[in-house]
Amino acid sequence: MEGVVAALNAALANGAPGAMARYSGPDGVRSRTVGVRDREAGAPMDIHARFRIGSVSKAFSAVVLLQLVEEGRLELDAPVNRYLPGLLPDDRITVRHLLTHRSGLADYTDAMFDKTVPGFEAVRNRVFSYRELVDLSLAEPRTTEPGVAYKYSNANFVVVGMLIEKLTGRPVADAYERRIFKPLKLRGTSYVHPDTRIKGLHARGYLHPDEAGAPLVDSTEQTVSWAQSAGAVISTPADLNTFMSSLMRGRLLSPAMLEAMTTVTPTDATNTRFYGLGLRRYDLSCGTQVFGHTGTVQGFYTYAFSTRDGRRSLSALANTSNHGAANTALGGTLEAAFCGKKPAVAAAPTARAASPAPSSATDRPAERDLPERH
Ligand code: REY
Repeated sequence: MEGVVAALNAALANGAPGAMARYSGPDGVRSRTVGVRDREAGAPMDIHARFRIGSVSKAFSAVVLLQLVEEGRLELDAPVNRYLPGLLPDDRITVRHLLTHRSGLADYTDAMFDKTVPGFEAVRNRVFSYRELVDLSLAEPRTTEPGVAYKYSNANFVVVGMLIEKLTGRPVADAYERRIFKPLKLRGTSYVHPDTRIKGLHARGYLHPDEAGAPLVDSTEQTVSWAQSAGAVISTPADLNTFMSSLMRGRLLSPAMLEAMTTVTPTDATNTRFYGLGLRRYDLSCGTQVFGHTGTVQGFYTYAFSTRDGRRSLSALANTSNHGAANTALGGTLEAAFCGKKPAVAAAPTARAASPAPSSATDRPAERDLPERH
């Protein structure tokens, strides 16, 4: 875990108040925490703390929708408009296009959060309907013809949420609860939209303003209504490990659906980053492939990944965001945990943690997580 701790310390040196990782493998569980979960109280990061997992929620939404496919309630290659008549302006957009980010529906969050702190404060307490979010997307030009290119967009998983609610006749919260949280006993996991609080022991989230050196904004409390089924789940490191490894072990989906979920196409030209159905695949330097998702919500960066056999899983959190260097550093926990790599530059000692980050090899512009923000 030496490499993992180095990566967590690098996240701290790059502006995160706290960070943590939990690795679960055949030899048991190892957890590490650094820094604080609450700056004001000075409370140390806690491996049991809950936090906002952002787009890792997309894997939960995809599982629910794929279960509905298994149950014969919808077809992956059917037009979305078959189930939500007239919702989208193009009958060629299919359910699979949503799950693979190939619909061409614009990501309304780009404009919403163009100015990070004002954008956030404008929606922190807002409650959107799914329809309002889809309308925000449709007010922008579509980015691609249906099916032709991967273009990550929260709008896709907003429509996934609408499909879930339409087909089950219930809020998405019920589907998550009944189909995933309960069966896997994920007691630290919840979907409380539009409640703004994180219940129980939790990490506070600290958003970096766009202006360098400006004080961090405590972004813990918010509705996350701008994301909902695209990003509003709350969880813990242990629950994320359980979720990803159970998913890979076939506890949530049939072999055919899991095969569909893990069938990927590249998201960039590096040939190491791929996307399936609500699921990423990263090919690590040691040849190991891991499946999972990344998440960015104001104040929280998350990684949750597992090997395809579900035997090894890692989740990592830093309680900050809008600060790519911290996210990149946190991503170093993957190489460390699954490949035994140490980050190229050792972590700054605690005494230096508040000073500007050294430009390090982990801070390279080639890092693929940054352009996608997740
Ligand atoms: C939204 C902006 C990021 C985050 C997003 N997250 O789409 C979804 C995901 C749920 O994929 C914010 N960045 C930040 C900005 C940039 O405001 N101007 O870093 O907290 O996880």
